[in-house]
Amino acid sequence: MKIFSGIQPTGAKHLGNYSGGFRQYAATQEQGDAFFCIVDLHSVTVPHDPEDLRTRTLDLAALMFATGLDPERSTVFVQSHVTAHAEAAWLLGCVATIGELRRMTQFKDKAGTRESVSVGLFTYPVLMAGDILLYQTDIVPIGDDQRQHLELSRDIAERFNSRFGKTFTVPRGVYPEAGARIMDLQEPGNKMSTTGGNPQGTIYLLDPPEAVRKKVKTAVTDSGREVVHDTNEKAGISNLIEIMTVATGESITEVESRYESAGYGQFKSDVGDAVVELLAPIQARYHELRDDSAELERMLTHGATKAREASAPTLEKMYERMGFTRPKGE
Ligand code: AQP
Repeated sequence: MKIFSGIQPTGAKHLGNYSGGFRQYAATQEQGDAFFCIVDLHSVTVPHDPEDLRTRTLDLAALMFATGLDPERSTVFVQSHVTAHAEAAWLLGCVATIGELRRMTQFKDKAGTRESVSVGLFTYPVLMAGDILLYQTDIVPIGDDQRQHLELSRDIAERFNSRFGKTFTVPRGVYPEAGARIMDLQEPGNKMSTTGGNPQGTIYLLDPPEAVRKKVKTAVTDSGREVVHDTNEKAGISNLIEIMTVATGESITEVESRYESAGYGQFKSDVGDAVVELLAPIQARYHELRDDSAELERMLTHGATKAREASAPTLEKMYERMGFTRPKGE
């Protein structure tokens, strides 16, 4: 089985990214041939600082290994190191339609607040489709916010296959049972987010223990007492229950019954402790890895070599199927 997922080197990574991203990467790498990509080309779709992008790329690589990716088992690489991604995006951009891209809610959300919107922000889901399809991917572990983009990737794959002959595996999204959409602790109606969130409602993976405990303690909840999962009536508590399942591996029902008569105060305090306990070893490993940039760069170079080899046959097939002449003897 082929597995692919990408994550942007933008901003500080948070518990939502851990739940929908990192922890699923580490789990799925056990199931087959896995490719995990630092999607730096996606990060320039909004105004960015070049020096920051360089630093964040290595920060993210260190976090990916610190949260359990094994560089020997998984192919961990940077998108811009493998030029097939940009080429595939152009070819697929001639198969996707403007109507489809206009329907993407993430584009509408992100573009809505900006005065100037790049063409890249609009076409980004096509680049994402190429990222996934180049590896003949069967499954894509992601959070719920990427569901619409994944559906678009499937549609593009099916259209390309029917127009030019079977070229791509049509991928399937894999979402966590609980924690597919971790919400902002201060605004439980909105997802925890790098760009759109409230920093006080966002648990960053590198937050010190006291900051984590404070954020959880001050999380917005309803005025009731029962620790019960009900996203309509109890959005804040439901979110904390899901965070507890992410931190401990318990099910929602197990958490509910453990706190049946506990009250919110005790529950919040325990959620804070559980998240601190989850993050402590990740942070320790992250700092060890981040101190050795040369070694990180070596691991990413190794990943890029493997990713180039794995993606080249599909890109070649795309060119051939679409009728391009190819240079001989290369
Ligand atoms: N709140 C979330 N709950 C669960 N999963 C989430 N993901 C993102 N937010 C949540 C998942 O994290 C993976 C990487 O996402 P990304 O590359 O989009 O990273 P990001 O830009 O840091 O994520 P944000 O916070 O979603 O950025 P904004 O809001 O600024 O666009 C993906 O699998 C994603 O589903």
